[in-house]
Amino acid sequence: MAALEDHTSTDAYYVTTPIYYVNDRPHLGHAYTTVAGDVLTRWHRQRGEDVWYLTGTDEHGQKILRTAEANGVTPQQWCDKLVEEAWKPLWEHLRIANDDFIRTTQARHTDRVQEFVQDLYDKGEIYQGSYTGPYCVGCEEYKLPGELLPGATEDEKLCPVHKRPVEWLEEENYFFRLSAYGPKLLEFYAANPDFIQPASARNEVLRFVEQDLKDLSISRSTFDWGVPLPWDDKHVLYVWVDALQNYITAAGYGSDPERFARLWPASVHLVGKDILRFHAVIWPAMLMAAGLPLPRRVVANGWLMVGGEKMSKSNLTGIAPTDLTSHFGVDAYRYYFLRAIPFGTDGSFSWEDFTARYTSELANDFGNLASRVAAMVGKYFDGALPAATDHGPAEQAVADALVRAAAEADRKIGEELDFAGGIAAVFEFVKLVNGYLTEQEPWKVAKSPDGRDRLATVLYTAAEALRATAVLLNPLMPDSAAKLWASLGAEPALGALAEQRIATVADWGRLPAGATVTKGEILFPRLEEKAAV
Ligand code: ME8
Repeated sequence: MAALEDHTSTDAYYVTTPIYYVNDRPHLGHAYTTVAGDVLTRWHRQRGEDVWYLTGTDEHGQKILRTAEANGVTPQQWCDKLVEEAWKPLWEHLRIANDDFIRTTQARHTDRVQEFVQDLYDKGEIYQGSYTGPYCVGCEEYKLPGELLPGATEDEKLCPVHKRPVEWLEEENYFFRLSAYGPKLLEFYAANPDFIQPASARNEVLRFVEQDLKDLSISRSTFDWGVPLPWDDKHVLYVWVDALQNYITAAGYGSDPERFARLWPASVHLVGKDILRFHAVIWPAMLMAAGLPLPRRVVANGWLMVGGEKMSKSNLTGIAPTDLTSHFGVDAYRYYFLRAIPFGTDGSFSWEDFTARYTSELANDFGNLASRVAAMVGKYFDGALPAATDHGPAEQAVADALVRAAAEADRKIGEELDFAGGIAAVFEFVKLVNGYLTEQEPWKVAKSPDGRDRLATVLYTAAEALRATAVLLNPLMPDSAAKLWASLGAEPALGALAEQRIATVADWGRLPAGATVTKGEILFPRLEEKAAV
């Protein structure tokens, strides 16, 4: 087992999503986190880094067991069906380019989990005790009496997330000495101020850990759908303790030391704010107990809300992503949620807002620019991109704006996970290029007999700006970027879109004169037309 001191990995950019419960089908909320991780990892791939993107499914615990029972199948059958019929197809549909998909019922996971907890047991980090207190099966979480809401009767208490009665547990089980880790965790947070983001999430965790941490019940004995404790098979491991380990079992912990050294510690754990404590308190403490390095960052996203509440499967407010992609398309879907909601804050989905952004930002600002430029190169130069023989201050202003937009997008998307800010930087550039065309009026220049050089320069400038835009939008909207790349005829000279690097995207003049520009498909068709099809 790799210890802290013999751990040398700093290389791979390893990003994880939460592993989702497969008690039901995915909704917009799950897709939100997974698309964010996909854009982040595609961005880093486009920087030329060694990247690994992990997602998967959380298949143990009472929630899954009860769902399977209610449907008259075994929990394994239920999970197999949902994973194959709902979860994996959705990620494919949304163009999620994950490198691995871990399922917690796989032996590659359960075997390593048993070794991990046996190790903690042997080190005296786990002891036998009894738990009495509330539990929410919806959250799969032990609750603190103080955080519950009043129910219909004196005795009934509700989960603050699900607004449904919690259950009262009285069980013999095993405990992890979480209480011993409070001071070490606080020390770690102080030494690593960027560990938890955004700042509001960090503050919440600090406040929580500054109070005395309680030991954590890590086993259940009243049902058997889970990983059996190796030293006492009357117990199964508490689902969260099993689930958190997916990040290391999938990375080769205990099975592939070389891969584990390359991937671990993870660069970013993406999580919803509801599961922050598990990732920023319990998981680091478990890793400390095992002598493993801690992940570099835990970044919490806000909730997609419906009617003022968290969108959720349990509350039957989940909207299927395909309900939106069938109308707006996959790329617009990927764009909308990251552009409209600042990452880290809550936001609501609105059909009207999506329609408005689709029309003004995607169809008018971006899609129209691409089709107008291709049409003019076709009309005035037979589709052969002319050279910019008259590059002057107006053109240099476009080139300079590109340098700024690329740097800002790289910092915001690649480093700060400020997707909305990074996308806005690229779209500001698109607007600027539109403004440049409006000012230069190439359609008028085309009519003047001595305007040939100017016309060539204006169209080259716009096409070159689009070349860079395709690269910068590729992580976010891979299908549209690929169409644009093809329409610019960029591949023969510059190679595949995926091979273009962020570091050189703003080097002006990469697209060679003579490239074959074709009109191609409309990137974002009008929604009325789409609906009529
Ligand atoms: O918690 N808005 O799984 P889960 C935004 N299995 N994001 C949302 C959301 C919403 N309305 N609803 C869900 C679990 N999410 C555990 C995780 S990890 C070791 C185990 C996203 O199926 C968000 O990322 O309940 C949240 O953290 C995740 O889905 C929880 O999915």
